[in-house]
Amino acid sequence: MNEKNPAENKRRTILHMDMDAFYAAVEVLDNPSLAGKPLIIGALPTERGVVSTCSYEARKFGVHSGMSIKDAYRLCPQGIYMHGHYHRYHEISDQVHEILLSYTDQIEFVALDEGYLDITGSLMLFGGAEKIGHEIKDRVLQTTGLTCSVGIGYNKMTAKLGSEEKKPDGFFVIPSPEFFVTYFENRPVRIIPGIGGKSAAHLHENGIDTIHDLLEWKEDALVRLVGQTGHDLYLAARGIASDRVQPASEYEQKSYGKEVTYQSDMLEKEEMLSTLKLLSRSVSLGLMKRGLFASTITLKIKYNNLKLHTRSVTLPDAVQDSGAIYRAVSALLDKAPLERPVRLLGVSTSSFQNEPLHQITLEESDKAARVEKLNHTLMGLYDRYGKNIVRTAGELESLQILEDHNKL
Ligand code: TTP
Ligand code: MG
Repeated sequence: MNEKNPAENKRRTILHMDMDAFYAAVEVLDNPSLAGKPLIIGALPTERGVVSTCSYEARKFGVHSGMSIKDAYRLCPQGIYMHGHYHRYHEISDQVHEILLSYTDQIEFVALDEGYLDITGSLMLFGGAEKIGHEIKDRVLQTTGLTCSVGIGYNKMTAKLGSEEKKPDGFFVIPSPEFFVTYFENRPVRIIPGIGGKSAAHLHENGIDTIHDLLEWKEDALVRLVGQTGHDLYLAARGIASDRVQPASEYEQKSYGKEVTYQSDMLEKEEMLSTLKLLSRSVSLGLMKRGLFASTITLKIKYNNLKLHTRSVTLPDAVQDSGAIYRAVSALLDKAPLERPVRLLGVSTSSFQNEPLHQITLEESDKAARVEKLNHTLMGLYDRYGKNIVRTAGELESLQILEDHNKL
């Protein structure tokens, strides 16, 4: 044990999950004829822009994220170039986040397709880190049809290195600093998070190219060479980092909501109620991700003359579940004048707490447990079915059936 570093004394288990070629994989999912082709998402060759991502087939030509489309076209003129469908990426990201949240709320979502989970407290409940990792991969594939890579480590650095190691569809465990050193010592220093091109060049000038080279330096000599970050570098070369998984904090925002604009103006109240149900569900998921409970619920209606109607209700207890949010907004819709066709509906939440204020009685707790169980069943169905923020009446109706199931 390292006396100087408290993080080392309290071993944690961190899992990093990252979807493979995310935007490109979603495009292939929605249009299977693109499978196996070099696909570049971002802009068309005739436009200015950068590569958001590309399929692994395109990566063989040297194309990568952040590169200008012009350069990508030079490397890969036979590629298929397209704009992204961001609505779909968000939709699938929601499904993946929902799966991750069923293992712990200690999650730092880094991007739409990536997150760090501190699963230290979940190991006993779910049967160990590797079981959780494989289960996440299986459920992500079953639910979305897409592969992801999972890394398991004892800090964020090793978890991330693990998920990158066997990409795509990878799974890799870095169980200890000893393993880290043995396995990675011949890799370039660039694998350490925070070492960019400039730092790597500076280290190279001083004869440091690999982790092994770094290990030969004394801590104070490294500090003299690169300043205070020398301390971190000294530890990182030994697989040690005091990085922490930081779940989104409640202080980040004052309100959270979702809205949809109808393709054509809406007159049907039943359809509006269905939309509110889906929005409530999406908002509930967002609150779960942030570990928030809201006591103020707001309904927003925009009419086709762009006149805005918003009404709020403040509940006695802070809530997080979609049923409670839906009940509040549907009651607000009942009272709304609905004087003209509706163009947009929105549901938002505010007045956040970290937990429901209300003390639950034994009887209620039994009921709450049943509701929670049903909710999980429903989540499972959503996982399989997909959770579109829906456009068509048919889809709305199908989701309605799922929601009705929740009331049984
Ligand atoms: P990444 O996880 O970095 O890349 P990826 O999922 O496409 O590929 P990999 O298999 O290597 O993980 O980023 C996730 C998505 O974020 C990516 O599909 C597109 C988007 N993105 C950008 O828009 N711009 C960028 O510069 C990067 C790096 C990603
Ligand atoms: Mg990715």
